Amino acid sequence: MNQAVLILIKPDGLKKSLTGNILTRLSETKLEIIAAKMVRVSQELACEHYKHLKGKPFFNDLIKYLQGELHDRKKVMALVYWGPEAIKKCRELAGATNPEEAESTSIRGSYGRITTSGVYENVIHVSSDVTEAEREIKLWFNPEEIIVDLYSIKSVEEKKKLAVWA
Ligand code: DAT
Ligand code: MG
Repeated sequence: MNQAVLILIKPDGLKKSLTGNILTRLSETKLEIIAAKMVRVSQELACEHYKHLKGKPFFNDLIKYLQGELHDRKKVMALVYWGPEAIKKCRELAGATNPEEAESTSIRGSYGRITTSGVYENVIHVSSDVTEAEREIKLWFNPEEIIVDLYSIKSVEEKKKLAVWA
């Protein structure tokens, strides 16, 4: 069964110039990239993404981290990978949430750290299960940005000014 999974290369990964390394590691999975873009993360988007952690003592720092405020890199790279067992394969490569506990050869084990204030700078986000993956992919991407028809869509009338190339 093919699965889709949301991957984020977080601001520390971008600042440390790890994009190429991370994409190379992920290519070991033989999964297909079906969407990719750079995103400037609003507070609203960050809070919605991590809403399951609201109330945790580290929540505010986590939001600042995802928004790039700790790294002077106000962007993340968002991708959707697709293929058999995509979530398990990507989470294995990413390693444990706590970079100190992650296997040393995993992405988080290789490149992550815990700051003195306790933020897990773990370089990469990977959806945790199929339900979360669907919620997160719909949060980060519009249907036309994904080259596979993953989820059902509907048409809506929208009269909005679009920016086009001058
Ligand atoms: P994962 O990112 O492995 O799915 P999660 O969804 O439980 O883990 O947590 C999301 C992020 O929150 C995680 O990547 C880093 C941060 N985090 C989780 N637990 C933490 C903790 N105890 N202290 C500091 N940051 C934490
Ligand atoms: Mg998670």
